[in-house]
Amino acid sequence: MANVLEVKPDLAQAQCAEAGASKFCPGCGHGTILKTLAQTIDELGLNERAVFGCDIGCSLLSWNYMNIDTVQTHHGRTTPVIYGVTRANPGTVGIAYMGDGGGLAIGSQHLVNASVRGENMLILLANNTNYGMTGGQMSPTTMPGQVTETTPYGRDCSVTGKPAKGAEMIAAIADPEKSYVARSTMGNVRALKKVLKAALENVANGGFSFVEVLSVCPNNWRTNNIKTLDRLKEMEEFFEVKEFVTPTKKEEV
Ligand SMILES: Cc1ncc(C[n+]2csc(CCOP(=O)(O)OP(=O)(O)O)c2C)c(N)n1
Ligand code: SF4
Repeated sequence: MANVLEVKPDLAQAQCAEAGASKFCPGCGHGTILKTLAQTIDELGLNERAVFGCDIGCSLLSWNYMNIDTVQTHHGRTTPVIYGVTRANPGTVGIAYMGDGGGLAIGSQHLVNASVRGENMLILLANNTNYGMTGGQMSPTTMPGQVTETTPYGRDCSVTGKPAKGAEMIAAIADPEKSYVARSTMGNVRALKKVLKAALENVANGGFSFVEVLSVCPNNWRTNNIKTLDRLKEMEEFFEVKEFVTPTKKEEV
């Protein structure tokens, strides 16, 4: 039998072999999403064109995860940094990676403006329904009744308002001619890869893409494997998993 310490990890070309062990908590969704992203970049042959930006939050732990040009930014500012890179270097396939806090709270004005303008980039938002890095506080997407550090009796929507639904919001404001908007889940990696492929192809052709991925945070949720997946299923029922917008017109760059 092979010594497990000598077994080489099955990494995509777009993943950094020198990064060492993953810094995410065991069972975290970020690793699954990023590995699927890296495999999709490989399959589309975008390794030389892609530029990856990560936000503050647990997404920043991916600062040395990808084997492509990477920039790590202030909280909520990954979107403008990445479209700045893309504007200065036409043909770049810019990817802004963030959590639900980074995208829908502190960075929401950038998200709205980039979507309305149809910036040539992919915004990839991992929705784990809490502020993961800071210890599990309520975020815009915390579900009704969900217990977090700041909602110890469960989220009361009569006080906080209802959870934000990012993909629905972007679908309502994005330019349908050049936008791809979808919500996917790390619970179905094959479907996630299809969505990421469509999103990256649209960016490579000059369009704007927004993909929200339902993700898990077992550390702050305080859930074991079974309960983590049960929670993910509840999220898949609450947040509709589908393609909301596919581009009606393709621009070639
Ligand atoms: C300007 C600014 N405000 C607040 C913080 C503190 N902070 C760091 S991470 C974080 C929350 C991250 O949550 P999210 O974006 O949902 O990502 P996750 O960690 O869940 O992946 C906050 C509020 C910060 N670093 N900078
Ligand atoms: S705190 Fe949550 S989101 Fe952050 S690495 Fe751990 S499991 Fe992942």
